[in-house]
This record gives sequence, C-alpha cells and structure tokens, in this order.
Amino acid sequence: MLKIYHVPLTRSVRIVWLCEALGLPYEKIPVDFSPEYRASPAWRKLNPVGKVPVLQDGEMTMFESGAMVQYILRRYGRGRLQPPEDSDAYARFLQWCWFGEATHSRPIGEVVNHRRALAEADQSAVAVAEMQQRSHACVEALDEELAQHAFIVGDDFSAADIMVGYTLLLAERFAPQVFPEHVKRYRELLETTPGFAVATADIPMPPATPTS
Ligand SMILES: N[C@@H](CCC(=O)N[C@@H](CS)C(=O)NCC(=O)O)C(=O)O
Repeated sequence: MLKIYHVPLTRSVRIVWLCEALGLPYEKIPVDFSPEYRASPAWRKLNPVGKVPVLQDGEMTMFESGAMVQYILRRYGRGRLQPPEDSDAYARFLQWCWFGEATHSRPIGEVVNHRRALAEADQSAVAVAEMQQRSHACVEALDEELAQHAFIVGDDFSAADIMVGYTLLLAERFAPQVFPEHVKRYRELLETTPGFAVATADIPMPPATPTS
C-alpha cells in the first residue's frame, strides 16, 4: 500500500490526485507542517531537506513529487495517464510535467516563503511582485498551449495535467490574476477530472479571483 505523507495544498495533492485517478489504494498520513517538526531528525530521515511530500512504497521512501508521479505511472500505471513513451506526445508530456514543477511552482514557492518568513523586510514586497510576474508569464505560456487542445498535452487527461493543474491551484492563491480565456476553461475542466475532487477536498476555498 502506498503511503502518502500529506499536508493540504502542498504538492502531496498531486500524488493523491494521481492515485485517485488511477484507482490505486493508498494511505494518507497527515504531517505536522511546522518548521520545527520539518527540521526534526524524525522528518529529516524521510525528507532530508525538510519538505513535503514523502512517498513510501514498502521499504522504498522517496521525496520530489514529480519523481513520485513518474514512479507511480511506471510501476502501477499500465500505460494510463500518459502518451506512449515512443511518441512525440510523450516529449510534450515530459515538458509540461517539468514545467509544472521546475518553472511554474518555483516562483510561487518564493511568494509563499517570502510571505511567511520575510514579511517584515522591505525587499520582500519587491521579490513577491517579481515572482508573481513570473507566474503570470507561465500562465500566458499555458494559455497559448491550451488554445490548441482541451488538456495540456492533447485532448486526453494525463498526469501532466496533475503536475500543471496543481500549480494553477497555487497560482490562483498566491499569484492571483484574471486567468486568460483558455486557462480559465482548463481550470474549470480540471474540476471534472478523476481524482480532483478527493485530492482537493481538504483545501480551503481560495480568496475571490480578481475580476479586473
Ligand atoms: N520540488 C519539491 C518541492 C517540495 C516543496 O517545496 N514542498 C513545499 C510544500 S508544497 C514545502 O515543503 N515547503 C516548506 C519549505 O520550503 O520550507 C517537490 O516537488 O516535492
């Protein structure tokens, strides 16, 4: 049984969403997200940099949510939720999976960190604005792609939508903007995908999206 160490709204949402979408059994283990607990030897044994999430499968323990997605697809996916590995679509699938974490989650993570740890410092507001701008540029890139098809890699739902879609949940909370047309449509479509409702049930509603 897969064990997902989970905190609402963190990247463990991706793993819950994926397991739900694949119909895989899993156990969700709540984690104390306080900096003190994450710095403790007990948690550092599971995640050496003190972050969330962690996945365990039998004796195997791993961190990095994108790697977890890839591992689960390879081991239990039976070809579902990704294009065939020898197709051009697979290259785009990988591209958007990496984009979701390496390019888009990164500036939003900086917004969260600056707000949490550096709210008093003057440079914090400048850094937050800059990172929000970077997130907006990522949303524009998504919009261009989504003008061409329903989901991020084509007309079928894939794990790339879980990678990218989770980051949109962060973007609407921490880098709010009026989503452009195709992203808005996509964001609504994500709500209908398998696993979304369960994976996001413990996340509080975001503040109202700006209308202008
Ligand atoms: N690239 C890592 C990022 C992990 C990460 O930044 N997790 C956040 C929660 S979503 C965290 O633990 N933040 C606490 C901190 O950085 O102090 C992954 O995808 O798992």
